[in-house]
Amino acid sequence: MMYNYLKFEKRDEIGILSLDRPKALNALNEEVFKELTCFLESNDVENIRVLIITGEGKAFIAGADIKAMQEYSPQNAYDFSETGKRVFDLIANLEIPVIAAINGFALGGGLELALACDIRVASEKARLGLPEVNLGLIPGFNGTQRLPRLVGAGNAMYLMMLGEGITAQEAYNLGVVQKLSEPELVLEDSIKLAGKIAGKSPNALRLVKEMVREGLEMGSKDAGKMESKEFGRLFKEDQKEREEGVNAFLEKRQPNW
Ligand code: CO8
Repeated sequence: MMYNYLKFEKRDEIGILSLDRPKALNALNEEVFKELTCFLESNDVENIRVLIITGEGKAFIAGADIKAMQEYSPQNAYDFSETGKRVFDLIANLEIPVIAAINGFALGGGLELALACDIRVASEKARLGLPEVNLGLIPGFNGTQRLPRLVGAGNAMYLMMLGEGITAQEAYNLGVVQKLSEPELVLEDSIKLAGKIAGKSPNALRLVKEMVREGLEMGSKDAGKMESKEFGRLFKEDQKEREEGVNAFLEKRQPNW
C-alpha cells in the first residue's frame, strides 16, 4: 500500500512507522487517520515483533490539524474525536509492544497518540504538552482519560491546565516519558530498546499488555483474579513458549520462541 503521510520500514523484526507530513509538523487530519487505520489493520503489523512510531522532521506530531478543525460543525468535531479514538485504540490494542520515539514536539493529539503507545522514548530537546486550553478546546482523543491513568490525576491536571509544552526532562520526571535520549539518538535508542523487547516471549508480551490495559479498566480484585487465571493458563501443555523459556533457562541457552 502506498501512503501519502506515512513511511514504513522494517528492520529485522522491528517495524518503524513515521508520520510523514513535516510541513505541517505531522498534524493529524482525517487523511492521516485513514492511512493509520489502513496500516494498523494491514499484514505489516502481523509480521513484526515490536512497532516504533516516530515523526519526520522537527516534530513527533504537533497535534490535530488546527486549520482543518476551523470549519468543523459540532457533528464533524464529534466524528473526528471518535475517529481519533478508534485509531489510538487500534494502537493500544495491538498485540505487540509499541514504542513512541518522540523526536520533537509532541503536542495535543500528538501527545495523545504517544500515550496510546506502551513506552515513550523522548529526545532531550522534545517538548511535550496538551495546549488545547489555549484554543478553547480539551484533549479529544482520550487524553483526559489516558494521561491520569498513566501519571495520576494531579500530574494530568497540571499538564492539561498549564497548556504549555514542558521539557522532555520534566515529562520524564512526571512519568510521561520512560527514557530520554540525545536528540540524534532517539530512533537508534528506540530500536535498541525494541531489539531487547523483541527477544522476549511474544506470548508473554501480549499478555503483559493485555493485563495492564484490561486491568486499568477493572477493580484491583477482579484484575488480580484475571492475572491468576492467565498465569495458570500459561502452565497448560500447549503453552510452548513457557515450556521453551523455562527449558532454555535450565539448559543455559537462549530461548527460541
Ligand atoms: N495543525 C495544523 N498545522 C500546524 C499545526 C497543527 N496542530 N502545528 C503546526 N502547524 C503548521 C504551522 O501552521 C506552520 O504551517 P505554515 O508553514 O503553513 O504556516 C507549520 O506547521 C510550521 O509550524 P510553525 O511555523 O508554527 O513552527 P514553529 O517551530 O514556529 O512552532 C509549534 C512549532 C510551537 C509546535 C507551533 O507550530 C504550534 O504551537 N503548533 C500548534 C500546537 C497545538 O496547539 N497543538 C494542539 C492542537 S489541538 C489538538 O491537538 C486537539 C486534539 C483533540 C481534537 C479533538 C477532535 C475534535
